[in-house]
Amino acid sequence: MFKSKLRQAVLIMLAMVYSAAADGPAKSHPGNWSRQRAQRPEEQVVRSKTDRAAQGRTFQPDPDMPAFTLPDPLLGADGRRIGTAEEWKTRRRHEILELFRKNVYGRVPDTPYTKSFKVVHQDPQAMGGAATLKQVQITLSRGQASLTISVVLFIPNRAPKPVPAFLLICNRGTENFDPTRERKSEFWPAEEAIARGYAIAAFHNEDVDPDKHDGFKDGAHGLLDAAVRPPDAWGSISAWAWGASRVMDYFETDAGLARDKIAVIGHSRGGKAALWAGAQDERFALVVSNESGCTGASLSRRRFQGKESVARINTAFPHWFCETYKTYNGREDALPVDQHMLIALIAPRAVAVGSAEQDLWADPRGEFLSVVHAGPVYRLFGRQALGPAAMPEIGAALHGDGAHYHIREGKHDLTLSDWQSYLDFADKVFGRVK
Ligand code: GTR
Repeated sequence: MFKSKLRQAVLIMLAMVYSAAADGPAKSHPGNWSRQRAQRPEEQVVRSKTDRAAQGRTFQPDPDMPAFTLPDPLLGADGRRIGTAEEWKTRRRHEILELFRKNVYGRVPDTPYTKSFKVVHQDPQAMGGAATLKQVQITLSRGQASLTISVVLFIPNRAPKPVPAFLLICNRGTENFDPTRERKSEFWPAEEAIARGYAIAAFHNEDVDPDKHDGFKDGAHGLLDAAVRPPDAWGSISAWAWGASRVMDYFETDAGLARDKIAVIGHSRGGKAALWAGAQDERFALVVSNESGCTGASLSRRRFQGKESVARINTAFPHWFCETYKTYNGREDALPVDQHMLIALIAPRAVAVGSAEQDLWADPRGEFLSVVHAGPVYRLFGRQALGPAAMPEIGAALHGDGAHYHIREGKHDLTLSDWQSYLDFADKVFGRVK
């Protein structure tokens, strides 16, 4: 009895020490991580189901990179420290949102528009009777101009309503969310979600804004932009995030869906959009970033060869972010934010971040560290996020209190194994398992 109490006390002390090491001074020392691994609270580690082959393997050590200091999410613009959840919600959260709008993703214009929803097709016996299919058109109009977002939504028939739902911002072809289910894709494993009692929906990002640099003439920019675009005008990532919020507007009208249990998920560029959607729109209860990388989940200040940089992303995709972001090309240290602050904007809601071992371009460890460094903000709300955890082994997942991280073997992709990890975490977040 005494022995186990003592052991518990020692474990708590160790956890505190390592929590300070991981989160305290917002500074990263590549190479520290193996020391922390040994102290990981084992009960936090849940292995993914489909990735057993890789067990025991750890992610490769960091390549050389310049030292850096992360901005402190809890240091207010006036130099005062944020010490309570209330101060965070009323002050700091808005300051950081503004910094991201002004310097990174851009600002959505406040042009008025009208919105309508139309269920254009419904099948109550889809998937052999397991689900109800709804195809919904969301039309956004300004004067004579309009754009339509086509949503495919399956709702499980045999689950008590309302049900939680996953919304995918799909940045691959529409065949990935085939309403007929003749074509099935791991990118959007609808049957799996339905079997587990979740509704699952998707829309194509290019319905909202085509993924090409056309001078912002088409899509949501063509619809809403003023004649002259200011340096902080929104880019395509912001437009896709805005699209996810318009789908959420529809979800709120659908009695089959639990409006307080909606997850937004995206892969890669779609993951960047999912994070920005979840950061701004507090109606999303769970925000999932799959391999979102640069200007998604990974820390921009980690600069090593083989990883996407701010200069590179702004050059290859000049339409994704606001013009001001380009002034940080090669100057990551001058950014008033880093991506842990984007994760922090989701607090105290749940966040899940997934990486793939071979996806160095997206910087798996940088994605993990963003979640770790958002921890102090979660703790204002009494949540632990990932706590003192170190990067899990390849094929393992950390299901923390409010935050999830996993890394699987393989390449840049959104796979069934990733989805299973997110669904397992959602079960926990939405109280479906203890
Ligand atoms: C890459 C880009 C990444 C990522 C990826 C994707 O070319 O550099 O930032 O978004 O595309 O979306 O698959």
